[in-house]
This record gives sequence, C-alpha cells and structure tokens, in this order.
Amino acid sequence: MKTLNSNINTTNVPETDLFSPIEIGPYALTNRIVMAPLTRARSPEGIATSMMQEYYTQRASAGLIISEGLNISPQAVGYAFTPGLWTTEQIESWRPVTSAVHDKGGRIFAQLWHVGRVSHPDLQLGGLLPVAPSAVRPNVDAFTAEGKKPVKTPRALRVDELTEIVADYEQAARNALDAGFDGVEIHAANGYLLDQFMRDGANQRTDAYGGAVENRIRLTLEVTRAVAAICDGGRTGLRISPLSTANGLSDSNPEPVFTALVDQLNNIDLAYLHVVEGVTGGSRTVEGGFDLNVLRQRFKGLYMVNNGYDRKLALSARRSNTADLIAFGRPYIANPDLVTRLERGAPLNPLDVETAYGGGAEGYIDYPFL
Ligand code: 8OZ
Repeated sequence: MKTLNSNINTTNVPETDLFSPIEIGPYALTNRIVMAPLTRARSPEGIATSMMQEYYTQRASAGLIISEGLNISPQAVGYAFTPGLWTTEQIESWRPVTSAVHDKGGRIFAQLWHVGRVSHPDLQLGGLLPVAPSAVRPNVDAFTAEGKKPVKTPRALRVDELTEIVADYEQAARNALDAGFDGVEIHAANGYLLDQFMRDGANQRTDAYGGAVENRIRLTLEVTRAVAAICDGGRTGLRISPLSTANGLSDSNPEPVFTALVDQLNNIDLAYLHVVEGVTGGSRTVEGGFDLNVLRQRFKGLYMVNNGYDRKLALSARRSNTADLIAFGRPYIANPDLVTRLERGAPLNPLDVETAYGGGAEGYIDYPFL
C-alpha cells in the first residue's frame, strides 16, 4: 500500500509489489523476481555437481529459480557439458540441489529442453543426425566437446516419433518431481525443437504437424497438456520467444501463431507463460514484429517477461501491470543476491562473459554478495 506522496518518499522503499509475495500454483513465492534459465555448461558428466548445488543455493532468494535447460533424452542434447534428466543417476544428482534450495526458502522449476536441429552428430548417440520438423539446415554452430561445429541438415521426424517425444517430455516431468523440483518449465523458445515446429522457417511439413497455424502449434500443445497432467495444479510453465531469431529460426508471420497458441493455453492449468521479449539476449524491439502486449492481454494466467530487464524496467512493468513476474538472466549470473540489490537500488556486479559457459568455479560461484 502506497501511503506516501512520491515527492516526499526519499527512502528506497519499492514503489510496487515487485518484492512482495505472489501465489503461483500451490506455492507462495517470496517475491516476483525470477532467476531465468541459464545454460552454464558446467556438467561434464551430464549430472548436477556440488558446484552447481552451491550456485543455485546462492541464488535461492529469487522468488523462483528456473534451472538451466535439462536435456529430456539423449536425442535432445545439443550442447556439450549440459545436464540431463532421463537417467536414475541424473535424477538423483539433482535431489541435493533442490533440497538445498528448499532449505533456503527458495523454489526451483526444472527447464525441460530438446534442441531439435541445433545439435551435431558428435553430440548424438551413435553419431546419428539430429532431428527436426523438416530437413532444413540453419546457418548456426553447435557446441560440441571439441568446440563449435556447423550444424548439419537434420533428419525430418516421422509422425510416430512425435508420440515418443511427447512421452519423453512426460517422463522428464515425472523425473523432475522425483528429483524434488517444484515444477517444470517447457522450453518452447529460442529456436529449439518446439519452436522449430511452430515456425514456417523450419517447419515445411505437409502432415498434421505442418502448414496451418493450428498444425504447427500442435506438438507444443500436446507436450504442454501431457506435462501439465504430471506437474498438475499449476506447476507447469511454458517459455516462448515469439520475435526471436535465435538459432537461425524465422517465421513469416509470428502473431497468428502465438495468439492461437495462447488461446489454447488458456484451457490448460499453467503456472505461468514466460515470454522472451525481442531477440533473445539482444534487442528488446524487433522491426516488423508485433506488439507482445496482445499476448499479455489474451493470456488468462500469470505472465512472466524476460530480456534486458533492469530495476527501473521491472518496477515499471509492475506499476503498469504489463507483467506479473520478471525473469532476470545475465544479472543473475553475476549477482547471487540480486533480490537484495534490486530492493536497495544497490549497484550490480558486472558480468564476465568469458566465464559464462564451461569451466569451473571462476565466474560461477565466486561472484560477491553485498
Ligand atoms: C545460450 C547458450 C546455450 C544455450 C537458450 C538454452 O537460448 C539456451 C542457450 C543459450 O535458450
């Protein structure tokens, strides 16, 4: 409740509810600040390590942590040194992490990830070709254990294989709960498999999963319904990036794709819809794009935003109610106590991009607290 005239309010007391609790699904988050999913590539064995436990525990004051992308199957892998969630060993490796975050009063969702064509035979079992909606090659590199390699033309998935992929997501959702995660976020953004199906730049299918908008959103909806039946009661989030060109993805007309998707999502009990605004990791505005606020207006559940947010923009998003939750990515790499810093208006540690991906403790668990 704001009782002071802002002209005479000289304290750092927040002018909005950014730092106040919010209910999502069965949880009361301590604030509306979310740690965005961040690939850090520090998992050489594909399992969570004690260093990763320390990293997430340091950031447990976020209202919600969304884990780095967790590969749902061997086929889903597109980056060396990223963790998975399909083996017993992988599941067990996350239990100490989720439990340490809970001990600190935090909440953590697992991000479920399948990269589709953004992979390389070096990262696939038996050196198989990566899979995609259609045999269309994006002009991007994959990150293999030997460094960057150009991706190859993927193999188009058969319809019967899509049933297996939905089942892989479903199993990964079960595994996430088994590992102690509070819920999951389905990664349907940034040019990976589900995004590839939604966009006409990657999807040239002529079956029930290609062509018309309702066909292109089919796989994302099937996955979302299946996962939301496992992580029920509002424990499933979905991440999209309607205007992003990340990983070589394009779309001749994204607005009808995402308005149709949101209309269908309104019939599913979701924790939230997570929208990357603009080009992922880049500009927040895209020429020729559409006004993403139409999605906020249309979606009936909690709306999370991400991409280039700072304190000012986050407070303003709450003041104008253009979002319910704000996810911070890069600031969370360098500021384990981001919530406190934002609350006090304190300066942020700068990000060292050199140590963002791969490596050890440096640039991972050694960023200073206030
Ligand atoms: C940066 C490097 C590797 C992966 C994404 C999972 O774009 C990622 C990612 C980002 O969503």
